[in-house]
Amino acid sequence: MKIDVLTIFPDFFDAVFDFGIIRRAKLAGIVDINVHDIREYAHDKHKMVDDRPFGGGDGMVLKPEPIFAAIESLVGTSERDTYPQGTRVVLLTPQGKQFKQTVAKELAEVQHLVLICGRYEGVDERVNDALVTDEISIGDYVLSGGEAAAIVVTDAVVRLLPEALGSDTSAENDSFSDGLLDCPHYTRPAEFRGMRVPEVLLNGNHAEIEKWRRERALEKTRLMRDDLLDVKNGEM
Ligand code: 9D3
Repeated sequence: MKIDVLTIFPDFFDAVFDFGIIRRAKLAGIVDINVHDIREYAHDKHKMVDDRPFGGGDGMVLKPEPIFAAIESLVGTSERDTYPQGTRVVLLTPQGKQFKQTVAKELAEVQHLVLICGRYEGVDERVNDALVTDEISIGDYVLSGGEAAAIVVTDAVVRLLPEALGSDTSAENDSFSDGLLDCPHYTRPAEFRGMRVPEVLLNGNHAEIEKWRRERALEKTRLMRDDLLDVKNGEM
């Protein structure tokens, strides 16, 4: 998979893509990730990437020209209907459809993912109209821009790529893959500052351990995320 990130803060991504699963996936050739400064596609003499909103109001709006130029360079065309098959251009904005594991799974199937990070008061709507295939928010809270959201989406998608995880782990075993939160985990020592590990985990009875884990997962889910137990939310 190829992932291109368009941002006015390319440095924001320096460290995060160089650790853990993303680093390993890059080194293994499973994913090719490139971060592009939108300013490099601004061809006016002041390299302007934003401007004041028509109609007035506070703040600045990202201009369309540099983003169209970037998409033409990275995708080959700025007409959504003529994108190569398996190309998705995602705009990260607070107005988008909420990112879920189902969306991550869908995006993990594509060949080319372009993530456009919004900022300021927004992005000129003609970007959305002509270029964007998916408008995504990561949740109901206010970020200062789409950069942190692009990192979240990249992380969730890359770890789903075949062979991105180590051999002993599997995305199928994840919390969420069965629609429940994870059960509690313990490691040595069996007693720490007076706190004992549940006895059932120490006795080696694997049927009993599985039953305990399932019960704790259900209990935790009911307590923290009752909404996940609704049938309509069960498919992840
Ligand atoms: C002052 C501007 N706000 C008026 C209600 C709107 C607004 C615009 C841009 C609020 C935040 C942002 C910056 N956020 C993102 O670009 C963003 C985001 C988010 O804030 N929450 C969850 N997901 C995302 S994806 C991109």
